[in-house]
Amino acid sequence: MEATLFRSSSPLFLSNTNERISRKNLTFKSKNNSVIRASANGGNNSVVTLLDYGAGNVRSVRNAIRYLGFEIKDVQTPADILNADRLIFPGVGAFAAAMDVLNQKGMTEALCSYIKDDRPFLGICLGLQLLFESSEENGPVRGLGLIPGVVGRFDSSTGIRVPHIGWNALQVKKGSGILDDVAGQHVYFVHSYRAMPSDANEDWISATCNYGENFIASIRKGNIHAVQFHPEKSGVVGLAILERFLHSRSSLVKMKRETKRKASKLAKRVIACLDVRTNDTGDLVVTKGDQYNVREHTKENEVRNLGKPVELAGQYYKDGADEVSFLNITGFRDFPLGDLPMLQVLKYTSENVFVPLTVGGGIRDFTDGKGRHYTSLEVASEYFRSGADKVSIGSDAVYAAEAYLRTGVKTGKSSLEQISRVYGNQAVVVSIDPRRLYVNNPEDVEFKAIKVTNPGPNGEKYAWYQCTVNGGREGRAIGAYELAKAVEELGAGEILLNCIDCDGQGNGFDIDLVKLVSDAVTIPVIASSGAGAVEHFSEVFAKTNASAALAAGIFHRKEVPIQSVKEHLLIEGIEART
Ligand code: 1PR
Repeated sequence: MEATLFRSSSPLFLSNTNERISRKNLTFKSKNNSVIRASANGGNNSVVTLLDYGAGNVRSVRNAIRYLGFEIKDVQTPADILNADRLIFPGVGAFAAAMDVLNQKGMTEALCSYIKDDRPFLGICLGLQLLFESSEENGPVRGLGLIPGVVGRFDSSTGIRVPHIGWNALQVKKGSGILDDVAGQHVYFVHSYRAMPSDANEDWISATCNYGENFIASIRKGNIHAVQFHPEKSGVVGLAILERFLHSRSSLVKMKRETKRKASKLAKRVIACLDVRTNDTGDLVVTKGDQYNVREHTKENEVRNLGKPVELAGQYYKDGADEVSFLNITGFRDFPLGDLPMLQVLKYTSENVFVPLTVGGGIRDFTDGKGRHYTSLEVASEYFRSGADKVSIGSDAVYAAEAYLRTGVKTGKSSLEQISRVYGNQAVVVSIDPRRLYVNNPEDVEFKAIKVTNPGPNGEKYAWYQCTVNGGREGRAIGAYELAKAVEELGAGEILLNCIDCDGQGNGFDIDLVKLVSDAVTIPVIASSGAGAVEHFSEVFAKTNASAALAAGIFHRKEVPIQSVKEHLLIEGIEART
């Protein structure tokens, strides 16, 4: 279809309200039908208007705005857009769904008008993509048509992993405004679709990023800004970008500028993981097992207590963790929505931690003692509302993969499918808990068996990796290789690959396993279990296609600081965010 068809030039009429609106002197009806006179924010410089159309989690954006000392006014009606002094539009979810909501709520015209009037605007992620003419996401779907170009999907056949998840470098053009001083730093991206530079949109582009190809990382024209990455999840650098937009200045950027080496490409991520559970006295604690056993080897046999979740997560953020994961390890038996402390932990953590937060444990359908049924989607939604950026599914993903491999049918009903459909596959991690089982001959098992670097106790040269559920308590008839491929098809955006044999041992990651799984899928794989020294991180990145490495024990016991891991990776020539 001709791109120009999508340009919005219609007069300022709201189709579904039939009200002509202008910024000043506007009246509209509130829900209770009383006539309200809309007023601009009266020049109150501490108020930011937020266009949250209710499609997903924008809690992180809210937290970042509040952290920077601003109040938030939510857009309820199109008039609120026109009355804004500055507007932030953190698009979340799918392109078509977002456009539908904007159209249904009569926001489209107001938004186009606001932007065409060159009023202070910041779009984030989908909030950038929607400015373009159309998107191929479940489409073509028509966008706002303010910038020439079509938003398309990254092409994984070129060898890149899709979604593009992680900290990547920006090539910033002169005069980019809010990105000045940010060149050479990593910022956090998480998306499968991107807009491409062209002659027609060149005058809009303020930064590009390379991921297999150069795509548009940010646009700027006058007061109109939009970024494909997530400033609210990009640590100090991201907060500085937001601060520049809000204040036209930034004190935070200076802190960062003194540092470090220039970012040049997608960094390998270092993730701090907090296994969380209630101890025997009812407190929610960070714990850590050896091969999944989290009880002390004492007479009392108590749950090992390594600290308070909110404090530790905050510390790891300050120490430079690229992501923080919480795994509610007894979620399989304790219903997470009954576990309010866990939701509180997420809420408090997300107020001060501005890197991605993943939470897992207990994401499944559940019927409580009173007969109330909760879907896994409701459980995940509660986690997202409390501050999670991604959810991680363990046991339930195994059942879904088994059913899919048995029937060959995608029912669309599994937790994995439902959550990725609503929140996007980049928001869904599948956590695999495999155990190594040695065999003499790969033909002895129906699952993928590989030659292992270190033979088994009886000299076995091969092993397969059996998936488990319920925190490693029950082995299932499916291998890690088969599971990874199945969950990718069902909509997982990333794989967290644990290994029960290596967990807590400090002898390094299971390189054979990580290689097997990271070569089998085209989504990012996080290597987990066994880190004991900085060299283990460089080894897993050098020998496998892992996109990230996760550790718990060495960080909790303060044996290896996160920054030492990063410095070591840089010395070894592996891109890392510092
Ligand atoms: O099945 O959807 O309820 O999810 C439960 C989640 O809890 C899964 O992600 C599962 O991995 C996790 N889990 C369950 N039981 C345990 C346990 O330890 N008893 N923890 C457990 C898994 C493994 C890692 C660990 C790394 C790194 N923890 O995430 O943090 O092995 O440790 P290390 O660096 O100290 O070696 P569901």
